[in-house]
Amino acid sequence: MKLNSVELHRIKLSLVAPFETSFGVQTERDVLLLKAITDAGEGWGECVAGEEPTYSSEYVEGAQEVLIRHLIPRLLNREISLADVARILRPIHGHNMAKAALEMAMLDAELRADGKSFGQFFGATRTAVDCGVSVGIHSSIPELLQTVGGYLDAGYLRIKLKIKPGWDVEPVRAVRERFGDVPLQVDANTAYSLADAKHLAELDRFDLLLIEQPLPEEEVLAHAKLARNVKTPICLDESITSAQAAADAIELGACQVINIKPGRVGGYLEGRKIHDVCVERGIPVWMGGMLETGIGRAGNVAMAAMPGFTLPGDTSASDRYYHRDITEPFVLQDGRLKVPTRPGLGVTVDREYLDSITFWSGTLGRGGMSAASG
Ligand code: OSB
Ligand code: MG
Repeated sequence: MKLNSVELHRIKLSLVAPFETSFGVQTERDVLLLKAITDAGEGWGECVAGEEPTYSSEYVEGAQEVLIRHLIPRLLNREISLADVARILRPIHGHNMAKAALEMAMLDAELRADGKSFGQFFGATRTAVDCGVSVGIHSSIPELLQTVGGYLDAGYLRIKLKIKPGWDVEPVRAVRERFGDVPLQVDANTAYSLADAKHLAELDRFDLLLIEQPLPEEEVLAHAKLARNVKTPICLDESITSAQAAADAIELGACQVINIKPGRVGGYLEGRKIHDVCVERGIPVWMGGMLETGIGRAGNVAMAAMPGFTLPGDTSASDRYYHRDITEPFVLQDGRLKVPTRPGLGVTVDREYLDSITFWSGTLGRGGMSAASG
């Protein structure tokens, strides 16, 4: 396959409700989308980097810069196979979300040309995937209970509560008391330290599926120590940036569960490797989420249909995030989302709507950047 050029689009999408985590409040997404134009055809990729470098060191403006200056030029106008993409980009350190978006667009182009869906490519063994929903930090317990009740009524099969110091045991207790034994887990996004082990152990009595990323991302050994002091299984998100990191964390005893986000690990191919590492070692995995549009959601839902994804993912329906998605919406049916079956990502971008919410776009090809607008 030969990459002739890449279209970059920056769009703004308002969230249906503010989403608060231990690292901040988000009310909209500023999304970088890529369209790879190859000799085989076109494909879409979504970059999951946030507006600010608060979840990880990546942020959307930086991702755009590194793609234009360092990543896309390395792939342009040469014969490459998909398996080569990560290897060619490897000398550029970090920037996993930027790399993942580019690889995704190339993968979509190749699979569309081959008439093969993402699900088929990953070896999906299900036609629909079980869905959970990630519930932000609320300003009061009654408001939280109202939100959780709405999601349960909609059919979500698992609830994840975002927690931080000062918003942890009480919200979990309240949800357990009101909604009984619904599958429940929490996500701290690195907000605690090992000194909080006793406090975090107070969550043990609520029979949670897991506690996600309680400690800073580089504190892998501390997670192993924490695991000896809490009964709730520990799941890593931010710390797992590659299949090697996953294998190391598992061997250290730092996690009993892993959340896979293709953007965080540098792409779907690396995500598939992590899946395989975890299956080999008996570690359950589930699909994370980064508030993706229909483009990223399509890929995530397809990967979540692989056999090792044994827990419900943060693969929620389009209407949990946006009033209007940029593809046909993903709709929850009996708590599940259908895996797209058409070639590539299997979704169609609503180009007219996309253009109406685009605030910047440009094309990078043989002659450099051109037709930048906005
Ligand atoms: O830690 O899983 C996380 C969203 C943005 C950044 C980090 C996280 C999240 C979520 C939302 O929890 C998951 C979703 O897309 O529904
Ligand atoms: Mg998380």
